Amino acid sequence: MWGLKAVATSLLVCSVLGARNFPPDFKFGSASSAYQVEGAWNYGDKTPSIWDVFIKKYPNVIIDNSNADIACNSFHDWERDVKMARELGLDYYRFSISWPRILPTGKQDRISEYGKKYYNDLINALLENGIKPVVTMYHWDLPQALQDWGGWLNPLITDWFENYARVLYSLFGDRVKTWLTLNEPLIFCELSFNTGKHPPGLLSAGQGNYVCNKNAMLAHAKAWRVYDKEFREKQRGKVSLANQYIWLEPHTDSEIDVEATKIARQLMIGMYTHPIFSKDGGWPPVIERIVAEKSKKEGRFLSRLPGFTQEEIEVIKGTYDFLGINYYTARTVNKVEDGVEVGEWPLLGSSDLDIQLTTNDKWNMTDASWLFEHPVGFRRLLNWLKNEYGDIDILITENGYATNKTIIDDQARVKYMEKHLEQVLLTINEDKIKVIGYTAWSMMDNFEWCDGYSLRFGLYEVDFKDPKLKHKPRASAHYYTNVIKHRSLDFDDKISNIITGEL
Ligand code: PNW
Repeated sequence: MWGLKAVATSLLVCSVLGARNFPPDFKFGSASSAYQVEGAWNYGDKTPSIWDVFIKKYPNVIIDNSNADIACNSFHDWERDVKMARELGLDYYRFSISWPRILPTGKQDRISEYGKKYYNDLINALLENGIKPVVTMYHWDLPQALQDWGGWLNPLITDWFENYARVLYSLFGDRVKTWLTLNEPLIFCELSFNTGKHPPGLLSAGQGNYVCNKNAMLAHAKAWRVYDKEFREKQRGKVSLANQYIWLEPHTDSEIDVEATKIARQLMIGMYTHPIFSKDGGWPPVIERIVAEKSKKEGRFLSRLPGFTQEEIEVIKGTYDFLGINYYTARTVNKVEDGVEVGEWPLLGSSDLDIQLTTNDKWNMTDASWLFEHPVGFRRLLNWLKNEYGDIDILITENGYATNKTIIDDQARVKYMEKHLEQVLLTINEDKIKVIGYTAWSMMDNFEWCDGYSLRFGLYEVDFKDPKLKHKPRASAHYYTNVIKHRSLDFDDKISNIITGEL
């Protein structure tokens, strides 16, 4: 009797365990971005980015009055970063290229030898250690030289970006096979123009964000097309973008909230996805209609949302080889009366839709004021994307957890990762969605934009008070190393001693 029970139990355990294994070709990575880790802000011929200029002009916008002049010193200490990636056992490392470090004028008239050498060294060292580079071309650090020409509000940026992309493919495309054009255009357009919290700090709510949105879609598309026409045959890589998706659910069961949520998803997700990934291309029609109606009511001659020409729709449509997704959090949607103040966060033209975005009491709050945990929302989001745009290979380009303390035994981060990876597995196994990889944000603590060094996302802790910036692996680094090693969420839970932390 007991024997049978034991067999039954172990069979059950095995099948449950089996369900928590990743497919053999699933890839694991971790990420950073140039501005957040490199430092060396004015080394050699590098010119300032909009973040350098913004922080120097308004130091108080950063919570702890810090800056990223040194950050993690990755520009000088890239060997340590490669060591960390190797210790973790990563299949790939996602990092970004600083546009003003490679092209000091922002335009292709001069390529910096310093910039070229730095990224060549990093890419070569990663490859020598069996780690693939996944490279983001733009992670928010626009050359100030281009901001002086209007930055993301000038349609010429689509040409500047195309030319920059061409330079990157020619310099590094022989070794880099996965490219992300833009990181989170939704966030940089919204925070730069709808709230004015990010540089250039130009508040143009309800207009600048939409112009930026349009230019970002075209810039991405042109960069993809350059690859397709001039490089794909020889280099055989893949190009997409990394979109930030905040999953939305109705605040109540009311028909009104349910309907409002469907529309809000088209604003929050569709505006940066529909033009590229849908069959018809262009803006999500419902948003185009609502903003046009609102604009008319305001007495405007034209909609605040600039339209696409048919030619532009065609240029943008289909410019992807996979879809990059950054997922952290979710919100609930409730409809408010026309004209009611909806507050600033969480942003995103909420006033155009007359909705308020709040949260569900059941979702754990984290130390980041915007980050509420809703792992099931991750799976729902992936299913929503499949329903809207069909079967597309999906690379999770970011997912991570913040603490406001320097805590080594970061069990809350471990749990967050496990819960989100579990949803990824369910999506692959049950929903048959092709998720090809997962990227933990971030490999190490770094400069967290307006939160400075007060919020920590790292698998490795960084002591920013130490001139040597000592790094130490957290419990989450050990956990992730085990997940990668076993390609499973089930493993003997002893803390592995693979990681020495001697960096
Ligand atoms: C991302 N949200 O930003 C960025 O890509 C990283 O540079 C950043 O360090 C990281 O996430 C953590 O903040 C986000 O509102 C901005 O849900 C906003 C949201 C999520 C991520």
